Amino acid sequence: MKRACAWVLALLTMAALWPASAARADNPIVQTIYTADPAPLVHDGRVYLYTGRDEDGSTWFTMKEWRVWSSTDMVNWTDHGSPLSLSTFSWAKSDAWAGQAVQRNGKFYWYVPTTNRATGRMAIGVAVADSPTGPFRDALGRPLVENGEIDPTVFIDDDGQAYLYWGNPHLWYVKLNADMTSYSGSPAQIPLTTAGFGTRTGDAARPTLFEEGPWVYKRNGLYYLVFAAKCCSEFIAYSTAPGPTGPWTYRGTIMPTQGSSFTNHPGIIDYQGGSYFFYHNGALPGGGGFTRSVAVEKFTYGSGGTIPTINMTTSGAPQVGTLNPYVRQEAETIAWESGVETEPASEGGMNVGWIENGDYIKVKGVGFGAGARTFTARVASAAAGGRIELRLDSVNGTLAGTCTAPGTGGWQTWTTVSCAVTGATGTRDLYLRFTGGSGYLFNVNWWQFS
Ligand code: FUB
Repeated sequence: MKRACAWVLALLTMAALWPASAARADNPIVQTIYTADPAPLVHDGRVYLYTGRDEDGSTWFTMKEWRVWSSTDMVNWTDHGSPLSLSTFSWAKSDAWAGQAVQRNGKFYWYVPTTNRATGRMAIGVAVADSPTGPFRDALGRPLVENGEIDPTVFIDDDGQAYLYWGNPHLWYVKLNADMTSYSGSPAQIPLTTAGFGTRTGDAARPTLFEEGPWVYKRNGLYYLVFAAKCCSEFIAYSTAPGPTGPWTYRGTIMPTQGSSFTNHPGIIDYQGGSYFFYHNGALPGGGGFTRSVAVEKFTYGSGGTIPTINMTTSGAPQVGTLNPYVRQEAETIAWESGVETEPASEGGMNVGWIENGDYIKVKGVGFGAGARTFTARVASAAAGGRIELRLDSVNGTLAGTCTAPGTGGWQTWTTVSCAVTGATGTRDLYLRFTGGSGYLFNVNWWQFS
């Protein structure tokens, strides 16, 4: 977001007013761009997080692409870029809104709402990939279903039957076939009763709290339908049922109206023995209802499977384990950053770029153990290069080493540099602090200690 003047100004203001808390915060979990509408998926021991992207300076839901992130520890998130965008769907005109990806039979299906150019109505498309990070392709070349309503969520029951739910202002479902790209029967409405979805006052057309953003799952035999409630501002509420289509009973608020965004959007998973609630708010500088950011909190179910009230925090979820610095880590694996952006790298994956003097990346809970001796990084620079300072515990903390990144003749002309490291022992937060002259200094693709 550095390229937006407002963002630069906001950062400068933050640096002056809020440096200590910014350095400690881990929510929102992405700072390089605005993200919205989280949809987490656990696959093969990793959490994949599918989001939308709010454009910088948006004054509407101006959304052109979807993004993927992943983590094994819930605090350091790797940027996988944008493997799905409006251009993936030849029939889509605009509005890359809230979707969800699920896995079945070794394939990944990403259901998204977007505007059909031919009809001008919101429709649900489905993209498919062989990997959770894509690339995704349009599975059908046309919408899967279209009735002008939004926000698909997909749930696969224990008997293998998959259900697609979506809707605003109604709540629809249809049974998906095993191919996940066609359905049986016709879309049906889930009755929006006040017993099922709570009572909204002051809006005769919408007597229940259900607004949008359904998220359906099953846990210990109980079916959950979590949703964005009431408008506007929204809060997050939930209902439960003995079956996938009801009858639903309203169970109350999960996340009250908070956080400078008039929408919110839920996503819930269990991972490594913990339960996690993803949502969005307007907490980044320049953030608001159309410049949102995804965040996460850990929670514990109550007796009978109740979900407690969860408040937004700037600290986020605790780290699961530690990050291993002795295997190659992508530079775009970030707990918190200041000033940098990411882009596709010529060597594959993403790299960190737009680095200027004083920018930094925080990598949380790095397990150095007995101690690291050497730091190696893959760098490129069409300018003069600069230095990577390895700081421990804080951005101005103990200097464990300094690596020089030379000019290489191109922003994607990569070379590997190494430097000596001292004092990096135990489990520490690592700050890669970038220094040098003026302008953009260099890019970083990956790093590793030995
Ligand atoms: O992000 C665009 C729309 O805003 C989503 O589809 C809704 O759920 C709301 O978050």
